[in-house]
Amino acid sequence: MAQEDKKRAAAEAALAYVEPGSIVGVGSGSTVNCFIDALAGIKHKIEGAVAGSNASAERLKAHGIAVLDLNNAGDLPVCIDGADEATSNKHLIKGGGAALTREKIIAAASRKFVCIVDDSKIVNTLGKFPLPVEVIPMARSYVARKLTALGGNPAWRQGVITDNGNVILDVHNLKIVDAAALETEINQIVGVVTNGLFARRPADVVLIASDQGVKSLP
Ligand code: A5P
Repeated sequence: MAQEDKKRAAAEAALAYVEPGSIVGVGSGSTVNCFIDALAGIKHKIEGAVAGSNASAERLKAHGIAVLDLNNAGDLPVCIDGADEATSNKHLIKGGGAALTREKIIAAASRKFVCIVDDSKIVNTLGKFPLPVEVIPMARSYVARKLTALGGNPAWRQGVITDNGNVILDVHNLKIVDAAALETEINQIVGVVTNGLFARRPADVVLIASDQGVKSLP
């Protein structure tokens, strides 16, 4: 099965987690785009969505799905989002699309986080995918030195400004032994908005699409 078909299969499986009449948290990325397209088919059954990026908001609106402000939505029953890497204990790296901060806020405000991936995203240990860190622009060099001191090799993602007006450092070669501890440590660096480790608030459900179909991590 082509990767695009796997993304679509995982996205369609996630529809089962959408609660009728609710506001749905929606992340960002190409797999989430498949989910938004699938959600359009049941748009009359939901109140609307909170979007993890401006791109997702535009796609939702193009389908006629109301996009709501999280400040007016309260806690969400469920959010659906993709990932760049996922482990068997449902820890993730996210932020390949630079939307990590809004995605992490939505995950934090959601009672259930359903992650949708194709099987290429499953890893034993996080960190082959460079860890995205969103940084306030004036702190870029300072934060890069601190990340180097942690053993990583940060690279400034050229030409990218996040939806929040910040920059991204992609940190290569990190040894991620304790993902939750590293997530906290990086977030303590002044100037960091957040980093792409989702371990302190991992996914609750990971739906993995492969040639054998879609299965949920136990
Ligand atoms: C966006 O910043 C990311 O967190 C995405 O969720 C992640 O990069 C997965 O994207 P794809 O579904 O496009 O692989």
